[in-house]
Amino acid sequence: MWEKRSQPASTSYFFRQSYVDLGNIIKYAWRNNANKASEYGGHISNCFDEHGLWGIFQALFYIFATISMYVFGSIICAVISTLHIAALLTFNFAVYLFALTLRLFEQIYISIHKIFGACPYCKNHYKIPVYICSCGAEHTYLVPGKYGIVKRKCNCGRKMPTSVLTGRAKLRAKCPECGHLLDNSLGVQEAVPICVPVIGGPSVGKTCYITAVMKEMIEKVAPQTGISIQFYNQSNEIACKKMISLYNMGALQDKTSDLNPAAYNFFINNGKNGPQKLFYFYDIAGEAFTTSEALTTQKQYEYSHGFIFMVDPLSIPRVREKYGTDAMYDLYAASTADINETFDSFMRNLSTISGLSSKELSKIACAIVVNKIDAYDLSAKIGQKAIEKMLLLEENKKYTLETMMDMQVKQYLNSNGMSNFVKNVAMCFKHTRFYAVSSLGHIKNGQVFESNMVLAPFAWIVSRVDGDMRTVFKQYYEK
Ligand SMILES: Nc1nc2c(ncn2[C@@H]2O[C@H](COP(=O)(O)OP(=O)(O)O)[C@@H](O)[C@H]2O)c(=O)[nH]1
Ligand SMILES: [Mg+2]
Ligand SMILES: [Zn+2]
Ligand SMILES: [Zn+2]
Repeated sequence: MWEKRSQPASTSYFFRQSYVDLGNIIKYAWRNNANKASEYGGHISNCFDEHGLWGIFQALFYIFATISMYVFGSIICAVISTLHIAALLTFNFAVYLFALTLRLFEQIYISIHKIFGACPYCKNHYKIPVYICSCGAEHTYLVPGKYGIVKRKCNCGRKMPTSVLTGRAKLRAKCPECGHLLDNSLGVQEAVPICVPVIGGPSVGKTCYITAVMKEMIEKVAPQTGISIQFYNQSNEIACKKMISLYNMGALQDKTSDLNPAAYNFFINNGKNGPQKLFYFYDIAGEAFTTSEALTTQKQYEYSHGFIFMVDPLSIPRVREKYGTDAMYDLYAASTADINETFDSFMRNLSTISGLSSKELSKIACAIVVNKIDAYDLSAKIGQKAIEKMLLLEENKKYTLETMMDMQVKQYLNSNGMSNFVKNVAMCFKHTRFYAVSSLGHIKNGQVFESNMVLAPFAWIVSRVDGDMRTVFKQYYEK
């Protein structure tokens, strides 16, 4: 029940020293009693030697005193020892109960808010990080228990809070799996992670998409809803701001060459009390689907809250047949990866890595995002404006923009020879939504990029798993 791992801290009084003290007190009382009894006993023989009849009286007195000491003294000692033991046990039991209650409260708090750790470096997830005292000592399991209930005393003498409810998350910490220090801009170690990987073959537009979503979150959602967005650390902030400033100039980021996916990690605070929300927006390099060694770098699949699977419509064979000979075609940097193969490979990786059954996996939401709809006639067919026009028709009144778009995108894919893909998605995931977006708005022509519909899939996934964020996005869309 208590700590299995030994900790660099002294054991709490109630878990050890109180019993040692009790033992000593009882031992002392009994010894004292026995000493007194034998002291009286020692007087008996002396009485006969010196005092005659008076001596006999005295001897009788000492015999009586010795016997009483042994009998009544022992009884009193026994009663007092028993009372002492009972009092200590009762008190300690109350202390243990308090510790357990605190542990229980914390467990409830953690599970209500869905707090867990996800290492931004090795991607492993864990329940509690290794906390580090200012002296450098590492506490692998800092919880209320035998080393302290509300606080624990490190071997160096410093006190450390033992619970998220009492400020534990503000201490320095490191990942229990890879040992990387988890220093971050907020100095918060236990937060509510919201993990959304963006998946798709090379050049479908994942990096452009993430940039466009981050731009909208920072430049529009945050000022309009009052949430504050803070990057996990400086290198994350620099990387993301650089991408956004390139985007604002109509320029593009170099390709993701690293197999290890980049993650855009940021905290969102909506001004309410409660744990911080830490977003992990993963940009998974397309090459990761074609090489098996990349499997180990995708541990974040184990705890994803939803997937964004990106599709480049220009890589659909029938669409490519239609436009492939066009002089402009190359400017869209069409992905050459086969959509079905990428999806199959993603599903294979997903079940291998997560260890979840296909039934469990099917409960995770999956948005299918058809990108680059600024190309050719795509936006006229499935783009936001076209859908809004359809919604004006009487027979479509029952649909929302997103449900109508979902139907139209599926229909577009079906009519372009992609019905197997559409079926496959429906077989693998219970909660899906198809979107048509443009991450850039137009091909690179020196003008500022302008995205369309990029936030909707992200907001749909996040709103499904987080009530506070649902309110934030609702407020944003209602403005
Ligand atoms: N016209 C247009 N081109 C896009 C769009 N999104 C991406 N691209 C193009 O696709 C290329 C690859 O995008 P990128 O985000 O790097 O793909 P990734 O490999 O999936 O990360 C970019 O260099 C752009 O030329 C879009 O919405 N519209
Ligand atoms: Mg990329
Ligand atoms: Zn210490
Ligand atoms: Zn780690």
